[in-house]
Amino acid sequence: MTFPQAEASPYPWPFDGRIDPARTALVLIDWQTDFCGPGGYVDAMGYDLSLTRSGLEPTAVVLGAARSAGFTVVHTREGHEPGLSDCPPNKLWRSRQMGAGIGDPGPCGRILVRGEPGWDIVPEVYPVAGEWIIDKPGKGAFYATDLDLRLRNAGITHLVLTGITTDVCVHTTMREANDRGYECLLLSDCTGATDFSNYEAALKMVTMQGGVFGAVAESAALLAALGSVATQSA
Ligand code: C5J
Repeated sequence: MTFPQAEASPYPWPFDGRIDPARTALVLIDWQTDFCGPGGYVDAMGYDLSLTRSGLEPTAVVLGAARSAGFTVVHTREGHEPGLSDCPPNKLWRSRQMGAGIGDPGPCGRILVRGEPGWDIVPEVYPVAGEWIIDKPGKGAFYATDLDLRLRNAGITHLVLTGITTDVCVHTTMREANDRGYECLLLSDCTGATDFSNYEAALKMVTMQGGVFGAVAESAALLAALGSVATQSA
């Protein structure tokens, strides 16, 4: 079963006709306590958690709809192995300048370290059996991971992006995906940044040049295309 295009900016998505769940993945980027929960990395840096959490509820609704429609579901997690051998020294140094040193102990365990409570995905969008989990040491989900290989093996050509933060890991992943030829849609109410004007700018950037990195839509537009109601939950 396929679904009609979703209303999006600057063009109805996808560019090539109907939404085909067999070729589409919902990507949930870094919905981890470290980025949207109390005591995590973003909290330790002093940023406003309400901004990074704002997209969580709409994302849970989209996740439910994507599961029902049969999309492949991909979760990503940013983090480092406990010895930090996969953490570039400049990333480590910068985090310490912000008072949130990667690997330092905090209320949610060691900051941005794999296996720690703060690194885990928040319950609202927790993966279920069969969903993909991509662990990445950097901002983009394609760098130093097998994501591209797995997507190509599965015949997936279209990506619907949600997650945090809009201007960092979401944008980096969208740009990486776009350069690899994936047709991308970013859901504007399913993402957030540590700064609201950066969020707005990041959305606008996508829509320049006829959709330089893809298209942007509200989740309601995708849900409408899938024939789902906005109250559907995960
Ligand atoms: C950041 C991310 N902002 N997940 N990571 O450092 O966007």
